[in-house]
Amino acid sequence: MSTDLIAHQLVRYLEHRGVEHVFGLCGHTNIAVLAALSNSDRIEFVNTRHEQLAAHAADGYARVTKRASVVLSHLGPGLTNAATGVANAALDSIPMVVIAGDVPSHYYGKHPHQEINLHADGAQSEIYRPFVKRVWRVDSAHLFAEILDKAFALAESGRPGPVLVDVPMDIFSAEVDVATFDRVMAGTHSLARPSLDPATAEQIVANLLAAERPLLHVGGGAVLADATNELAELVDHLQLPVTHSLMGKGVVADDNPCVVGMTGFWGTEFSNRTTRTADWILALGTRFAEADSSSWEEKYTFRIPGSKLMQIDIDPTELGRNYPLEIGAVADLKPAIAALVAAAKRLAPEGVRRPELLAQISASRADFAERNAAAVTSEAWPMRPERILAEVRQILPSDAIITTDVGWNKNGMAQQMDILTPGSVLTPGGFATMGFGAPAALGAKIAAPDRVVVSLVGDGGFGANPAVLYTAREKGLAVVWIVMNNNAFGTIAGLEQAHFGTTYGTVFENEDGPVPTDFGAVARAYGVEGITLTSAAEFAPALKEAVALGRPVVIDVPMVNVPTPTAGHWNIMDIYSPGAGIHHAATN
Ligand SMILES: Cc1ncc(C[n+]2csc(CCOP(=O)(O)OP(=O)(O)O)c2C)c(N)n1
Ligand SMILES: [Mg+2]
Repeated sequence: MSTDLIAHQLVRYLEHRGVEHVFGLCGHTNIAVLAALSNSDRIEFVNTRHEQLAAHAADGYARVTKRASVVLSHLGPGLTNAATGVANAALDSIPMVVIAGDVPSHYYGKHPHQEINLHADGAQSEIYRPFVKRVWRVDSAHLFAEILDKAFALAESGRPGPVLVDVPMDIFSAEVDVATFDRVMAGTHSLARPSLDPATAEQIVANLLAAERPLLHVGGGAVLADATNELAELVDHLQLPVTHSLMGKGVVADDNPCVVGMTGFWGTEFSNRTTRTADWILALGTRFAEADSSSWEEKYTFRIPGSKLMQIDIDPTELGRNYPLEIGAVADLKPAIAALVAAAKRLAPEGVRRPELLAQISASRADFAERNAAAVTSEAWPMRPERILAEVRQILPSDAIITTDVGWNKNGMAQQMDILTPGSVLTPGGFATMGFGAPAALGAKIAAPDRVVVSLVGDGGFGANPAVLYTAREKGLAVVWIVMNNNAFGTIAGLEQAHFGTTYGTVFENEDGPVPTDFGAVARAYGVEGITLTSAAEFAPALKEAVALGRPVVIDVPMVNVPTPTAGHWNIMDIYSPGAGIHHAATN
């Protein structure tokens, strides 16, 4: 029998699986793994300054590679620091394998260093249970290989998501029979995915063909399933109008004439009206989240029943959860949409043309652009957010990867910035984690070094996680962070102002006035290029220069604190100001 240290075999397994990067932060429980990684010429460790950054960077990486990313965490405070990032990945269905050190197995409950033992012994992994697909604590070295293999398979299959492999530190240093690893490495790591049966596909297409006002409503599931080519084919063949969720932004490229726009609170009036007046809706890979559905109030968005709904999703728990269904199907969207395309070509070989509808969509988009034009061209200083977004779009190549955080950068991007390459925008939809966008860009750049990667982020979000700059410098990652700096948690300031007439606790000021942060100077302190602007006219040239530099750059862009326009509804309005019809207010 040939034996070896688990830490060595773990690295061998990861290499065999094609893993090229491990994101994490050290602690006394995982240095055996780091030492093993130091001998690998195929895997690079991405060192971060906070486990939340490691998890968000791994999240961004997995969104681009479409494979499970790997996080290596310390126990206790390391694992709790990572929790926000892992939960964010979970709520957006991103595959990830988190490997965490734990206290030595022979000391459970004695309170060895950093054990969480107050109300359960050696139970740190329990903290992750509500959001990861499965938690394994490895109590026997000979089961490690099987557990690891199951962890990757589960993270990547069905509805993707993170899993936790929690490893008492003595197990990393245990000798194991190498055959236990050989065995799992001999099997396939690529599983066939469930499709849609031809009869159901025909029924769905027949309903769309018979409809007077059909609608396709798409979510991020189509990107996760790598089904955007199939989707474009379906849309083009039947010329179906397309609305989308936040996560569905760019899933059908915005320059496709069928794209109506985003729905819900931050959607457009035309998108919301289109959802209410459709007679048949086919929803693909979307969960009808609250923000996309105006808190499910039919006065604003989606009128179901009324409209008849058909929904396809890989996760049965999403089907019919918030709206009743005429047809529901559990399937992977890639083969399922291919089945719909095949059915559409059988039932309508010539395809469908809807010139009037396309004209309406085009007129409505032009109308939005016209109403936005004054803000987009405004010389105002601090800058108008609308102008920042418009100039970013003009300057970046169409396949640039854009990450957003929360705030104007996310809501405004989804509402009014064209995304031209499906899957090129990474945004935190399900958990809406402030602090995601800046580190997610690190992972995206590592995964796609040849693409331009830009992070749109607020001063609140960037201020939460500025240590991304350390990793960017260490690895020489040419990400450009555009800090939309309104010196406030602006989105929340606008809500508080509207409902309570104050911005207490939401703007960055003290009794002497504003307490601003110059993020250009912060960047320079990390040894990263930092640009601080002094007029709106400087922004576009600065961005061009930053993209051309090929180094990490922060552009601090002073921005007015005005709310993102809203055309839908959010029920919190009825909680704070019942019946008053108030949404947001500008705070300066
Ligand atoms: C971790 C976390 N804490 C709090 C919030 C609530 N929240 C939503 S938007 C926002 C303000 C973000 O401020 P900033 O990044 O400056 O963007 P702005 O709204 O000013 O455009 C906050 C605090 C959140 N989404 N995530
Ligand atoms: Mg802000």
